[in-house]
Formats: sequence, structure tokens, C-alpha cells
Amino acid sequence: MKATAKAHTNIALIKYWGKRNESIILPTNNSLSLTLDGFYTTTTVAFDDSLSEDRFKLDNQLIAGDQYNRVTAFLELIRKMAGKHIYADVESVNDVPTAAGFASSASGFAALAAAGTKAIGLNLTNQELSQLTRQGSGSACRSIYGGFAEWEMGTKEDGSDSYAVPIAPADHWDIRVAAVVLSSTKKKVSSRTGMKRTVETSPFFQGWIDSIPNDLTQIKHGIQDRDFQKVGEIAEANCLKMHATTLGANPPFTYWHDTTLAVMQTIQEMRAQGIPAYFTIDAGPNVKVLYLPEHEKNVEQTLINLPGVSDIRLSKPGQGVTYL
Ligand code: 2P0
Repeated sequence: MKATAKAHTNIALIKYWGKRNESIILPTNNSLSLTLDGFYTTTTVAFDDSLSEDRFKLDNQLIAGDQYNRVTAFLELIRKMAGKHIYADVESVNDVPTAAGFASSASGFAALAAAGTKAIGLNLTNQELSQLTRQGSGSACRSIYGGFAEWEMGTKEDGSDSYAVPIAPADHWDIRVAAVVLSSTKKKVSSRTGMKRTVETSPFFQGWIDSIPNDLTQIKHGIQDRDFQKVGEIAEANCLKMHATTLGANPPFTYWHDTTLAVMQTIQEMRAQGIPAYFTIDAGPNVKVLYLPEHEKNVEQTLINLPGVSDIRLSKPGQGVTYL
């Protein structure tokens, strides 16, 4: 009753921003991401009938509090599915540098879902696994697949049609992502709080939702055709629209810092000089830059020299969940 799984994090090119059901995590729009090989979580789950409660170790530290509660609530879903009332020992190792501003919850819940279901003897399809993973953390459902994946929001209120589907595998296209790590990254509004406030109060939220279908259609064509300019332009514009909704919220907020803006401007200047590079930003101040392999040196050199930038972490497209 023991299994180990590895899952990579992902970066959304069309963002998930808004929930219609907070308890089973149903989104208000489809989203689309690229799984990244540079950032991953490896998790071992061992169910053991001598345990009287779940145990969760992250990077060799015993975890209590909110993080523990989220893990044990998720294990409860697995136990219910399997019809077995048995506690687990969970050991996770994160190779997702927190400072890089990636949600380790994406790789974390994807690895936990895969290892947990296998350990308890459930043999799920990827679709079933993605649907389950979604209930741990929304963006994690996309990490079941490698390369490009789309999370279909679904229409049913029981969540049975809300899961990710593969769009193109990792070897379809060698597109790169640089995570630009800023020296000061204090985050004031969590993505859960930010999303909720935006849905409930921002007059720009409906405009955001209305713009999604066209962005999705266009970016999927761009991915199929390996059209970097098209994919980059749509991803950058989609990110800016998501962040615009936060300025309309009550109370208003932004995830951007001064260095965030400096990196955004630098990317736009690079483009003006003929180097194709585009940015995207999640619910935090760090910037992710999309570029093609032939421009890697130039992108890295330009960004590392900016004041306020402390590190650059490069990544290629990554694989979906694997069992070790
Ligand atoms: C995304 N983000 O699509 C978007 C873009 C942040 C901005 O998914 O509440 O940690 O666990 O479902 O997945 C961050 O939110 O939120 C996120 P929950 P999650 O990647």
C-alpha cells in the first residue's frame, strides 16, 4: 500500500481566475498551461493500518496547521473513493523553489493524487485523476499531463466534467520559460482570496470571462502551428487582462511590484529590438518569460542584469505525472 509519484508544476498561458464553487473547486473559465520540466514534486504515500492519523512530511519537516489540513482533507477524498478507512504517511520533496513564484501546490497535489490513489489500490484513468486532483488545487489538475493541457471548466455542478485534457505533448514544441526571481517578493493577497474578491466585486470580471473563448481558440491554433508570436501575444494579453480585474476589485489590489513592471518593459523593449520574448505573471510579483531556445543566452543575460532581479530559472516543457 505504498507508491511514489513525480509531478511537474505548470505555467498558465490562459489563466484560471475565478471559482464558481469553492468547496469542490469549479472554475469560472477554461484555462490552458504548459507543464515545466524544471520544477517538480516527488511524493511517497504509504497507507498503514497501524496509524491513528495522517502524517505529512515536506522536505523532511513534519507539517501541521493549514498545509496539513489541506493534505489530510485530500486524502479523505481518496479514502472515500476507495472505501477504505486507513491513514497514510506522506513524504513530499519539492524541487520548486518558492522564490521563483511557482505555486508548488500544482505539482504537490498532482503528485499526491497520483501516489495516493495508486497506493490505496485505485486504478484511475488520467481523466479521473485530473478530476480528483482539481479538488486539491485547481491549477494542479493540468499537471497530470505533460506539454500543453487545457482545464475544461465543465457545466455540471457535481464537477464530473471539470478536468484537464491534453492539447500537445512536451515534445511537440521546444518553447522555453525563464522564471525571473525578484529580490523582494512579499505577497499580500493569496490567490484564493484574490480570486474570490475579484469574482465578487470587480466590474471588470465579466469582461475577463467574455474574452476567454476567443483567446483559447487562437492560442490552440498557435500551439498546433508552433506560431511563437501568436502564442506569445495571446498569453501576454491574457495575463494583462487577468491582472486588470484586480484593479477593479473592492478593495483594489495588484500583485505587481516596481521590478515586475521593469521586467515587463524590458521584455517589450527586447521585442522592439527583434528578439521575440513575451511575459506572463501569476498571483505574485515574479515574471515568467516565454522565448525560443536560440534566444536563451540573450534573454538570460538581459534579465539577470536588471536591478531588483536576484535569479533566473530556466525550464523546458515537462512530462506529465510519472510513477517511480
Ligand atoms: C493559474 N493561478 O491558472 C492561475 C493564474 C494564479 C494565477 O491557479 O484555490 O493555487 O488551489 O484552486 O490553483 C493559482 O491558484 O488555486 C492559480 P486553488 P491555485 O495558474
